[in-house]
Amino acid sequence: MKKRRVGVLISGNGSNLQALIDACAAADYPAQIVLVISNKPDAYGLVRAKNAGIPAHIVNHKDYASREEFDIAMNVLLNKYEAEFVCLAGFMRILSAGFVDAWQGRMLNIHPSLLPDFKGGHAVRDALAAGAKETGCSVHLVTEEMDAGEVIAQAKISILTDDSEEKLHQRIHEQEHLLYPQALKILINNN
Ligand code: DQB
Ligand code: GRF
Repeated sequence: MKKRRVGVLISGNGSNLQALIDACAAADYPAQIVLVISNKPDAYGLVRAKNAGIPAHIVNHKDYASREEFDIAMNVLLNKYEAEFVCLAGFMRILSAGFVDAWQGRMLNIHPSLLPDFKGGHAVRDALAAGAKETGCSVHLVTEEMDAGEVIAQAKISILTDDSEEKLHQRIHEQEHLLYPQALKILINNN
């Protein structure tokens, strides 16, 4: 089996990046991470990448005059490393139409709700506030419209009566770490 080449974009802790790194360590997993890009210079995920021997690059959005130029800088790196797929893993910048088009059908994001419920940046808080009985996480294809692309895989999590946002997000994270490697494998097997 020839491993497919994946670039991962992060902004922070990178626990989902770690889950993908760990999955890729298995000889029979169909992907390898060829680079990690962070828009935040202090993202802990950069340390995770270096510890795994993966090239780690900072592309700081503050260094670019426009969203398009920032996105092009990331694309130059992804092309340099010959990435075939892109995984967003806690990446917090909205991507321009040009970038999304370039990776159409080959770019995934993980979101902490059962999409299409609770799109946006406060999905865990919003599910609690709505009094939902269950929530979860979704891996979806990235389209220009935020959190609206085709869902590839989901996992459900019960909301407990005494849940806090922090406790619920922690349980969601545990499921995310199982789900994201499965979803990437599904995408690769379909491509
Ligand atoms: C994200 C969810 C929310 C945000 C970012 C990413 C957000 O609202 N950030 C604050 C604004 C920062 C900024 O100015 O950029 N989840 N791009 C496209 N479509 C997506 C998903 C994520 C990131 C970029 C998408 C994305 O579905 N076009 C990940
Ligand atoms: C995850 O909850 C993911 O669903 C959301 O951002 C968080 C990233 O966490 N998009 P981490 O950086 O992977 O630990």
